[in-house]
Amino acid sequence: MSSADKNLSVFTTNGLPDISAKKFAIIVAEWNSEVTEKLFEGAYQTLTQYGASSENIERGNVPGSFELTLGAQWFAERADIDAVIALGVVIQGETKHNDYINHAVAQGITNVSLKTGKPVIFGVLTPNNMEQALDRAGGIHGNKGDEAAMTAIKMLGLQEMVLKGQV
Ligand code: RBF
Repeated sequence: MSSADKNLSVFTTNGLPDISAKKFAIIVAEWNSEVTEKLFEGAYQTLTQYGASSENIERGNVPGSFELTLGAQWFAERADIDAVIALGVVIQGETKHNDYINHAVAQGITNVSLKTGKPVIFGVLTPNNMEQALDRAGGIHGNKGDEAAMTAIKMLGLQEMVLKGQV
């Protein structure tokens, strides 16, 4: 399936781990907040739908996507946090700035994940325009927030299996 056809809210759910005791942080960029709020709603709803308890989900806001990395690191460094989901929208084409932000955030999130050994999920939309963003924030292509939350859950499942030597 091409990425243009993918529905971000449709995924396989077999063998998901028990996440009732897992603690999550969701970091939300305020830039393009009409979209990032929808990403947050999707991520929060997916976590609770698949077993997370609402008191185990914390939220932090950052001004723009560029700040997601440090926000993610602050949460990921906390011993009680199991996974971090970083949500943002960087509209391409409006400014060359997007290149710098996208690359920096993708690299930064990867670094935080490797440094802390925890799932730190890149839930950043990089559409060409606002319409494409809304299509992926609860519109015709589903919700990137749902997908980011499910990715966190699946990575926690894999982590558990690897640590137990069950892979
Ligand atoms: N932050 C986003 O999350 N999405 C954007 O599309 C976005 N575009 C930006 C465009 C320009 C020209 C600038 C200066 C900033 C933009 N930012 C955007 C904010 C950025 O992530 C960061 O918060 C600021 O650059 C910090 O000063």
